[in-house]
Amino acid sequence: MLELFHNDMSVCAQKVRHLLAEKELQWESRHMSLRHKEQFSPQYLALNPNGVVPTLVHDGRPVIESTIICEYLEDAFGETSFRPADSVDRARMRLWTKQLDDTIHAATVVVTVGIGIRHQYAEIHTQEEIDEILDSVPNPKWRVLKRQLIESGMNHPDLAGALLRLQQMLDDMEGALPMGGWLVGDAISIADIGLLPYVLRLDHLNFGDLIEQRPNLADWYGRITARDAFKEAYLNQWLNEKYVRDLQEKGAEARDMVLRCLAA
Ligand SMILES: N[C@@H](CCC(=O)N[C@@H](CS)C(=O)NCC(=O)O)C(=O)O
Repeated sequence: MLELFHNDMSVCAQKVRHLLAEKELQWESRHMSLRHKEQFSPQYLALNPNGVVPTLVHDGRPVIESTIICEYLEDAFGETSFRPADSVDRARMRLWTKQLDDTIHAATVVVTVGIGIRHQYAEIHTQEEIDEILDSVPNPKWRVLKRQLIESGMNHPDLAGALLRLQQMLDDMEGALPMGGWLVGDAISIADIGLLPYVLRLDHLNFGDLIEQRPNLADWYGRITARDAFKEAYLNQWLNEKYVRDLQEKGAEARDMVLRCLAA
């Protein structure tokens, strides 16, 4: 049996739900409210000591880290494969997913929290509760960064660099994508599935025009979001409309500052 501990709008969880849907695997949902500290409960930390989602539990055995979970699903359920057969293409696929883990995810957290959702904390919590949530973050680097982002928002010194990193991601994808094709090889792979939530996040923040300006990327985005697996993994029961509205509203408010940063 497959269980997925996840959150509706978590980029890392969206990626894993997408691969599960593409592979047509059945799984049990264990949805976690990140705003209510469910990821820091002792039971969950026993599965995932980093206190983040997603965690896949396969027949009672946990697997953590979304990129590793995707590779695990390929190893364990490889009948329909989302890894290219060619070894060099497979290495190129991993270069994309490595970038997610090295820099793109971190840049997305900075942009999402700094611009989009920092106010959500104050909406539902007192300052004392916010302090308690932040003090519970197991990773000391993230503990400090998250507090700074919630406190300083768009004035955070990492914001401009994070925006430029995401712009670079869009440029790299535009350069790599053949019109009508995929990031690596001739079929959709874990590279496309991994990058999608990060592109979608920019769209949710009202920066869809950055996608539209890049024709190969825009074509890819249209095709991948038209897939049944996208609807199953991202929409249907998993689209949190309030979260998306918050991202859209705050992204629009930040637009001038963002465009200034990107032009720098
Ligand atoms: N490298 C991890 C990152 C996981 C991660 O940062 N997850 C976020 C959601 S996208 C999370 O659970 N955050 C917990 C929090 O906000 O306290 C992975 O790829 O699984």
